[in-house]
Amino acid sequence: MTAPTAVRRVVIGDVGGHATALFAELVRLGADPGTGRLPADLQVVQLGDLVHRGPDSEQVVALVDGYLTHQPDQWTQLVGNHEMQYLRQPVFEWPERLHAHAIETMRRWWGSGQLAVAATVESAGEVHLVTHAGVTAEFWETVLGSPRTADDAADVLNSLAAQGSDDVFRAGVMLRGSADEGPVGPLWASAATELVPSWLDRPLPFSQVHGHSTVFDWARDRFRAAEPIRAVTSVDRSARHETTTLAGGRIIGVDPGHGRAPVHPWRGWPG
Ligand SMILES: [Mn+2]
Repeated sequence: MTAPTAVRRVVIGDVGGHATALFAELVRLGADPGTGRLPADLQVVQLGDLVHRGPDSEQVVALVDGYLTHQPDQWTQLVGNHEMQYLRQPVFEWPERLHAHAIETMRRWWGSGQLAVAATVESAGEVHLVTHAGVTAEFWETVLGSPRTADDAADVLNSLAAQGSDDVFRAGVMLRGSADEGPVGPLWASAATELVPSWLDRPLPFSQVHGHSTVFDWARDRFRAAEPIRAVTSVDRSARHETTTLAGGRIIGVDPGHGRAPVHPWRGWPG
């Protein structure tokens, strides 16, 4: 046994089927370039959307399966709306379909509880809630029952998901254009039009880290969100991280925005 070392927690944003980009970032963080093995002090939270868009979704699933099998204490895998297409009734049209083996692997994760909806990470002495797309104020209040801490919110989210709650998986403007059926859930909230605006008129109970979408459009180098949000959001172009500072906490977006081709540079969020 070696002495325990200080732990580095890194949140990895949307991978979008880019195994090479994911592997390169893990190697930068200290993974063995030959075997991929994570260094002992590194803990990764990947916040979903491992698959679709890029050329090698199946390879991404296989890589993550290796971590969940061989270094399970060092890899936390969250579910994104793209994984969900294979785990519940599909809710949107997508031109790709993964190979059966990758689908089987993700269904095994889901069945065994290795694929979660929410996790927490501590940064700067504060516990942050991590979900794929973020928890809106309406969802926090009406579905979660206004939990005061990120840990409580994560527990409620994961137990609702385990019960198959439709609320957790509800889409918003990206699919339906309205919230008539109830508040958008943490796999679908759009950062610029749903997530961040929902917290402008009340204090955040805790900070959040999310992927899925951003208030800053990296490709066009301009904000998608309106002025009150621009004024309180800082962007790190070399890492593709954005931080919106509001009353009560921060909302941190870490989706690098990979498309059919990967973007460069981008980084995991080190807390
Ligand atoms: Mn997504």
